[in-house]
Amino acid sequence: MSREPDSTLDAPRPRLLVVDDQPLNIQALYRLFAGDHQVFTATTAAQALKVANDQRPDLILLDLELPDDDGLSVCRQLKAQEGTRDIPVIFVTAHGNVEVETVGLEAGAVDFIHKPIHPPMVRARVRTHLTLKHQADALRRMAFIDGLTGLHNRRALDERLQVELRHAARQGDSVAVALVDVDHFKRYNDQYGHLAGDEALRQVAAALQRSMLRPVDMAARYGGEEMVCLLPQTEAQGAQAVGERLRAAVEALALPHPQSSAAPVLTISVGVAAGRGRVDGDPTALLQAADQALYEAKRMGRNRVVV
Ligand code: GH3
Ligand code: MG
Ligand code: MG
Ligand code: MG
Ligand code: MG
Repeated sequence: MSREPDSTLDAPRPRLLVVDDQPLNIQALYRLFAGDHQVFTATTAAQALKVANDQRPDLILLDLELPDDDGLSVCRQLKAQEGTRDIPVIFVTAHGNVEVETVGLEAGAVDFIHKPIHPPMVRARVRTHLTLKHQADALRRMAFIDGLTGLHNRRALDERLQVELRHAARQGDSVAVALVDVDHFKRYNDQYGHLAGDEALRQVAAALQRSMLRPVDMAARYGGEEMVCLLPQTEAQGAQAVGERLRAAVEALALPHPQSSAAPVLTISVGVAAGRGRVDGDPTALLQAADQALYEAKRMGRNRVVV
């Protein structure tokens, strides 16, 4: 006998952080949400910041008056940090008035709830803000992720590259890029059709992703059948080694490509460039250098890495 799939098991439970110094308040909110949410708790400002950073909840219910610092300051700190900036904060306070609420909203909160709490209203507000957060997350993903391959898109790459170049300029570090272009991909499409071409691009993308070992590295679809691996804090020599790993990983996919000049399988050419970074963070020069190297790789017969 087949069972109906339990939809509550499919969607991950929303993650809430409840911050309050009064055990009774924590208990009340915990009981209200624990059934269908994952609830974390904190009783001080310091603890709230730590749990928010460690757990990255979907929403924070934040008491305005805490023993070690006030909720406003906690909220401002959350909004100033990259990793916690996008978590909606709802203030919960016994002393709400329009002045306090105005300051709270200016500190980055999305809403106010007054104590003593009215449970159905609290649940309704939390549900609304979780839905908005969910939608905002989806939009952010769509804005920065390539739909075909799941890699980052050009916009995400450009933004990240600027950040890394500025960072490198300050630190005296080197940033490297590996520009990847599929060899004779037009012929591949001609031979197997565009849908098979799309599938090959997905597999190449996955192979690149698997070949990058550090969490700071980023793979992006640059356009068409060109992809870029961004390698922060990497010199030309290290980048060449990564490029070679990328090349070998795609060759190892062994996707048949009888029309390829380089091998009877689908291959890539890789152009690598490294730079010290610039304070103005202009990525053009670095990508141009990589493009030049890629052109050389093609000219020398493809399925190779050129620095
Ligand atoms: P080369 O070795 O010189 O790079 O040859 P190439 O045929 O790969 O180069 P060219 O730039 O002439 O052609 C790239 C081809 O990639 C053309 C286009 O049809 C194909 N392509 C670009 N984007 C996509 C895509 O999203 N899906 C599929 N299936 N093909 C794509
Ligand atoms: Mg309090
Ligand atoms: Mg191309
Ligand atoms: Mg080309
Ligand atoms: Mg190509």
